[in-house]
Amino acid sequence: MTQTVLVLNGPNLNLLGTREPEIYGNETLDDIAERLENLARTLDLTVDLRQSNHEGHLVDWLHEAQARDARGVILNAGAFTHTSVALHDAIKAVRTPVLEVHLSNPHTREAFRHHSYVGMAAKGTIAGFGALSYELALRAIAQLQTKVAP
Ligand code: CA2
Repeated sequence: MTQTVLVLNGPNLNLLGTREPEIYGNETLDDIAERLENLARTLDLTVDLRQSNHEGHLVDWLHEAQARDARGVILNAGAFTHTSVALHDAIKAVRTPVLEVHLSNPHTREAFRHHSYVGMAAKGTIAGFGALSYELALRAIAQLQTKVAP
């Protein structure tokens, strides 16, 4: 059966493609969803892309990923990346692999973006490739070993 990858996006990412194109590119979140759906088809996966400006929604969706046995989570937590112990704990609490993703490379930006609570708990991080960061993350999840029952 086709497995699902949740693609979770945090605050302000609903504005993607409307402002700051020099940092985040011209593509909207819908454009990214379309790219991922096309790629997912070739990898025999299904993507479920969501966005919220509320931290608790992201926590709930991480729990849901485990409950529905998702193949993985691609998480761009936006600014919560740099502030959220709740997201850090939620990532640690689930067995589902979570990949941290960013459009920009936070390490080349302001110092307050250099620390990531999400990255400390995530399986890995892909940053700095614009919309391509999401596609690279989906390819990585497709290649992760699936768990074999003991
Ligand atoms: O580069 C990324 O993907 C970020 O996660 C984007 C966050 C930022 O706080 C992180 O440090 C890095 C900001 C998302 C805001 O998105 C906007 C998109 C268009 C216009 C304004 C904001």
